[in-house]
Amino acid sequence: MQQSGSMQPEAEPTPPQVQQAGRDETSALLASLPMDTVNHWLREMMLIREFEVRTMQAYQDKKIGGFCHIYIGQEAVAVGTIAAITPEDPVVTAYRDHGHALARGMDPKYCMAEMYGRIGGCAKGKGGSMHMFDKANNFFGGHGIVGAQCPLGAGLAFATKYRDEVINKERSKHVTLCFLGDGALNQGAVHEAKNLAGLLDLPVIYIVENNGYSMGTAISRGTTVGHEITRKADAYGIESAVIDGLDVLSVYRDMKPLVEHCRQTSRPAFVDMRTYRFKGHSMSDPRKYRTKDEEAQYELLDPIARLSKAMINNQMLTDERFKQIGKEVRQEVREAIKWSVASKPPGKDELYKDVYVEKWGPYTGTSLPEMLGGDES
Ligand SMILES: Cc1ncc(C[n+]2csc(CCOP(=O)(O)OP(=O)(O)O)c2C)c(N)n1
Ligand SMILES: [Mg+2]
Repeated sequence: MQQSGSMQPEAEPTPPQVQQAGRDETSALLASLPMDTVNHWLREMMLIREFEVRTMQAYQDKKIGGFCHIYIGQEAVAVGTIAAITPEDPVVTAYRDHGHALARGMDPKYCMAEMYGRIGGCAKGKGGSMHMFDKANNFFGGHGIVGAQCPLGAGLAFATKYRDEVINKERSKHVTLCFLGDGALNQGAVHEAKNLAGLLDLPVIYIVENNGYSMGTAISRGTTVGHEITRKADAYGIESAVIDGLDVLSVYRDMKPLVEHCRQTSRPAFVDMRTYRFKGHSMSDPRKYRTKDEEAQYELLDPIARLSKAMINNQMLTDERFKQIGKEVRQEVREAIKWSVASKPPGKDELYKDVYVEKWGPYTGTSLPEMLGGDES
C-alpha cells in the first residue's frame, strides 16, 4: 500500500504562516482606502478586543457561565471579511462568535447581556456565548456543534439564490459567508455541504479560520494535508484562496474580489484564512500543547498593533488618537456591562418559549415520557 504520509511535510511549524504584505504594499493599500473606512476597522477590532478582555474577566469572576471561547487574535478576520460584503448578505459561524456578531453590527449590550444570561440578551439569555443571533443584521449564529453551521451556510445561500432567481426573477445577487475552524474540516457535514455547494452552484464562501489548533490538537496531527487545506476545496471543484488573516488590510484586499466573483458567478469558494488565537481554546484551557515561544512569535503579528503602526507610519493616526479610541471602546464596553447587569435573568415563563415543542403544545394521553413528567417508561 502506498504511504500517504508523504503528503505531510516533515516538521511543519504550527500553524503555518503566510506571506505577509511588505511595508510598501501596506502603504499602497492604506492609500487606496478611504480614511474613515480604515479608522472604522481599527475601532471595530479594538472594540472586539476590549469586549473579549472584559468577557474573560467577567467569566473569571463567575458572572458568566457555560462555555466561552475568546476571539482575541482573530479580530482582523471578522472585521476584514464582513467589510467585503453587504448588510443583506447572510453570515453564519461557529461558537467563537462574539467578534462576528459585533463586526456584523450587533450592539455590544445585547451581546454582553446574552453572555450574562439576561433576558435583554440577543437570545433572551438562553443561548449564552456560543449562540449569538441577530436576524436584523443577517447574522444566523453562533453554533456549538463543530461543522454544523456549514450545511446551514449552504442552505442560506440556497435560500437567497431561490429568492433572487425563482421568486424575484432576477440574477442571484447575494453571497453567504460561512466561517468554520480548521478542526471542522474533519467533520462529515462539512464535506456534504461543500459537495452540495459545488453541485448546486451556491454562492457561499467557506472561510476556514485556520488558527492551527482544534482544542489542543495541532492541525498537522489531526488533519490530512493540513499544510495545504485548499486541496480539500479542489476535490469539490471549488475555487480557493490563502489569506493572511492577521492583517485586516490583506483580508479585505483578497476577500473583496473573491466576494464579487462569487456574486457574479453564483459559485462557492473556500478560504484558508491563516490566523492565531492568542488565548486558550476556551476559558478552561491551560495551553500546555504549544510553546511560549510560538505564542510570542504570533503576538508580534497582532492585527491591532499591525494596523495602528501602519497607520501611524502613514500619518493616518497619532498616538493620542489611538489612546482616545482605546478610551472610547472601554467606555462602550463598560456601558454594555452595566446594561447587562441591570437586565433580569429570564423568568420561568421563558422555559418553554422559543422551543419547538411549543408549536404542538403538551402531549396528551399516555405518551408523555417520564422525563417530562409522564408515568410511562
Ligand atoms: C461534533 C462535535 N464534536 C466535538 C465537539 C467538541 N469540540 C468543541 S470545539 C472543538 C474544536 C474545534 O476546533 P476548530 O474547528 O479548529 O475551531 P477553533 O476552536 O480553533 O476556533 C471540539 C472538538 C463539538 N462541539 N462538536
Ligand atoms: Mg482551530
